[in-house]
Amino acid sequence: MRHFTSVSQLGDWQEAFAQAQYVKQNPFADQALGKNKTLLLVFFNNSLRTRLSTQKAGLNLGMNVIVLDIAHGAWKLETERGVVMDGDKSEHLLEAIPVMGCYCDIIGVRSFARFESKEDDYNEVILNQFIQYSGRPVFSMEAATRHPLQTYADLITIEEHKTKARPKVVMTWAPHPKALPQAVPNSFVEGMKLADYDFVIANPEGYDLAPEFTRGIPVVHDQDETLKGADFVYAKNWASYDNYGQVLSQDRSWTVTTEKMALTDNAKFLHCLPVRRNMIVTDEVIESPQSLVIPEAANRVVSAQTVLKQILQSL
Ligand code: AN0
Ligand code: CP
Repeated sequence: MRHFTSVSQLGDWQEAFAQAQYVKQNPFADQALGKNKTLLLVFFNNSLRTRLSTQKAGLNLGMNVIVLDIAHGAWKLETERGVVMDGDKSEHLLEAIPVMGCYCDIIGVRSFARFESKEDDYNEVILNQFIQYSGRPVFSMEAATRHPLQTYADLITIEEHKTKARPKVVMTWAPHPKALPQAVPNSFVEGMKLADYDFVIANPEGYDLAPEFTRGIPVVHDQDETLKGADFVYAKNWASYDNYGQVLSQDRSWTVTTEKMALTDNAKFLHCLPVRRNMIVTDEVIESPQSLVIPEAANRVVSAQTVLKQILQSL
C-alpha cells in the first residue's frame, strides 16, 4: 500500500482484521521496519485521538515522529493557485508540501471539509495535493470526505465484540450545535460495505448522505424503527449534504438515551469521539457497560499501526 485514503483499500475484511489482531498482540514486533524512518503528521484541524494514537503507532514501529500544527506556529498557507498573495497568507501550499516531503518518509494529513465548496471538499483538493506534490506516501487522518483510520478502528471494535456472524449495525444521526463534516459517516458506510454487516442508516429528512456512499444501503427517517433489533448503535452528527454544510435541525428527540437503547437487542454503543454529552448521547448511555467508546478509541493505535506497517513495507 502506498497512499491510504479510504477503508475500502483494505480489501478483504477478514484478512484486514487478522492483520490488526497480529499488530494488537505484537505491538513491538516490527520495530526494525521503522528504524531511521521519519513520520510527519500534519494537522490543519484539532485532534486528540488521531494525534496521540498515530504518534504512538509510529513509535511502536520504531519510527521518529514529527507533528506539525499548521494553525499554531507554521506560516498561514494559501491554497488557491493564481492568487496574488498580498493578504495575510505568507506561504503557498505548493511550496509547503514538497518542503514537508523533504523532511520525512511518510506523511499523515488531517484536513477537514471546509464547507466553502462542496465540489472542492468532495474532490479532496488538499489531500490530493499532498499526494501529488509531496513525493511521499500519504495517509488520511480525516480528510474532507473520509476518516479511514477511524473506520478501521470501528470495524475492529465491532468484530471483537460481536456475538453473531452478521450483526445488525445502526448508524444514527444525532443532534449537535455546530456543522460537522460527513467524513466519519461516509467512511463508516464504506466500512460496513467492506465487512458486509446488516447495516441501516437512520437520519432526519434533509440529512441523507452523498448517494455515491449510500447507494444500496437502507436509509430510514424513523430512528425508533431502525433501532429495533440492533446489536450496535453508531451515533454521529453530520451537517446536511444536500443543503451543503448547514445545520437544519438540533432535534433532541434523536439523542441516544436509555429509552432508545431499550428498543435494541441489548446493543453496544459506539461513537468516534469527541462527543457532546446530552446532545449526541446521554451521560447514562455513554457511562453504561454497553458503551464501547474507550476500547474503540484504544483501537485507533491498532488501525494506524497496521496501516503504517503496510506503507513501510511498500517503501
Ligand atoms: C470532527 C468530525 O465530526 O468530523 C472530528 C471527529 C473525529 N468532530 C468535531 O469537529 C467535533
Ligand atoms: N476520533 C477522532 O479522530 O478524534 P480526534 O479528532 O480527537 O483525533
